[in-house]
Amino acid sequence: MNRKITIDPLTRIEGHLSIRVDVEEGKVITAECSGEMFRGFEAILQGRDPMDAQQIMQRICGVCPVAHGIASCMAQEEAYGVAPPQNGQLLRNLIQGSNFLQSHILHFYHLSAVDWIDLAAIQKYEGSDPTLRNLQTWVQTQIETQQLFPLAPLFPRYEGNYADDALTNEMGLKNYVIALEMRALAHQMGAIWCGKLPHAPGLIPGGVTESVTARKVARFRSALKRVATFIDDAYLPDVQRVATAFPDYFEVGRGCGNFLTYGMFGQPTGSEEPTFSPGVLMDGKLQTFHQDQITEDTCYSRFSSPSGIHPSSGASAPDPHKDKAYSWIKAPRYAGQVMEVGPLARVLTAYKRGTDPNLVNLVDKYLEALAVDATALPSVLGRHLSRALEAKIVATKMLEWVEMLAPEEPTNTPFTIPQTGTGAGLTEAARGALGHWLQIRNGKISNYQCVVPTTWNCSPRDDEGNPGATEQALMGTPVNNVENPLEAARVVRSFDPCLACAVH
Ligand code: NFE
Ligand code: MG
Repeated sequence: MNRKITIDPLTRIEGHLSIRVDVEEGKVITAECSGEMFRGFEAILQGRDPMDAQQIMQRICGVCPVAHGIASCMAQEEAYGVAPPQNGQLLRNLIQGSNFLQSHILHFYHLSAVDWIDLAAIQKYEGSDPTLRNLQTWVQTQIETQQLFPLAPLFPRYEGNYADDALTNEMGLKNYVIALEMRALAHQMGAIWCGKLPHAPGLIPGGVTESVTARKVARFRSALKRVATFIDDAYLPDVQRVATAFPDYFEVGRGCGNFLTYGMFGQPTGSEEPTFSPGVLMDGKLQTFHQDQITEDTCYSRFSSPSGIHPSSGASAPDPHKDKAYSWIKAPRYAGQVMEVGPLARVLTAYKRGTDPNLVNLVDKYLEALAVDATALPSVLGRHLSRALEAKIVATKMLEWVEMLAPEEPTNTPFTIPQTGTGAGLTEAARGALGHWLQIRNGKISNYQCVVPTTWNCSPRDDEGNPGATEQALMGTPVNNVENPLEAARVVRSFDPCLACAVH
């Protein structure tokens, strides 16, 4: 049967993503990703004091505010000619790392696990685990009292699409609940160093406002060890069990095949080559990243701004009724090519570079356990696995960084704001490459542009008509039941899209 399907809303967070697919003979043949909202954060900054930027831009999103704050601080630092001291850099890494851990755990358990594990398994549970017993009672009460909110995950369910072994389902459900606590803990960890989270007031150009004390170090270390243990004992095994239950998904959603990362986490002095450095993987070959190769096309986006412009001189003038346009997301391209960004891009480039034996060995260990090789990573399951592996690698690095903090040493460098300046802040958010570009004239912001991870991944077609990364990943996806295109939803969710960010 041939059918046009619209899936809207699609994500379980920041819901203004709409996907339209054409299905012919049980397969997706074309796909369109639309961002359904204009927000205008770049325009809000026009004419403001540059020091407003890192606070206002964090409000683009409650999931990845830290990355926006850091990108903004880095753009300002380039314009001001200032850099954080060692403590300031380490604290930023720890705040950003904490935000990554909460985000990756959120994505697997709360935003995508219910695509795989069987929620109904809780009703059959006969064991004595208190978390599962409590969950069972809660579900039972919800059903009996008809309190179920619309679209509650138990209904509608599509029988036959979920894991059927008790261990996968029970562990997935139990860890779904514990993951809520782990996310709170990860937020508390970051807040030790930046006042509060989400939205970190302590991030400033030149470093971080908070001081380092032995007491804060001890609190942070103990919380981090709990989260790291959860990643080892729950997150990685749960991803492995889902991958074992759905091996076909190493073949589904393979995507555009090009990967981009700006690199992340400033390196403390004296340490080895960073694991997550900038890089481009094009046609399987590792290339050096050149910032000047980034452009944004607008042909199919609801903007009247010129197309193909580098973001340092970009503009975002809305044009809601533009002919042909189907999205409020622009179409960023690197050297004119479609790129996938995110944990898969970061892990693949680092694996290909091969300079961190711990990363290479960890990836190899999981590939071997799942009986696939690295060519299977660009896929739905490869994205979930990369995210989980990255959580472990980041937690391990954080355990090293926290021991490098120097109590009583400065955490920021003073600066003055020049009348004129430009700067770029390029880092990584949990969902991928994030860039902020800043211009200052007469001491005020004269232009500010962001190119955001989900802008890359959920972009519409570019001026050449090439579909974006998620659009390409959808093509060829088998859809067994056009009334329930769960397979297509799984492909899109593997990218962990955040539309609030994408349309900023
Ligand atoms: Ni709103 Fe974000 C991340 C950024 S995605 S979550 O991670 O930047 O575009
Ligand atoms: Mg932008």
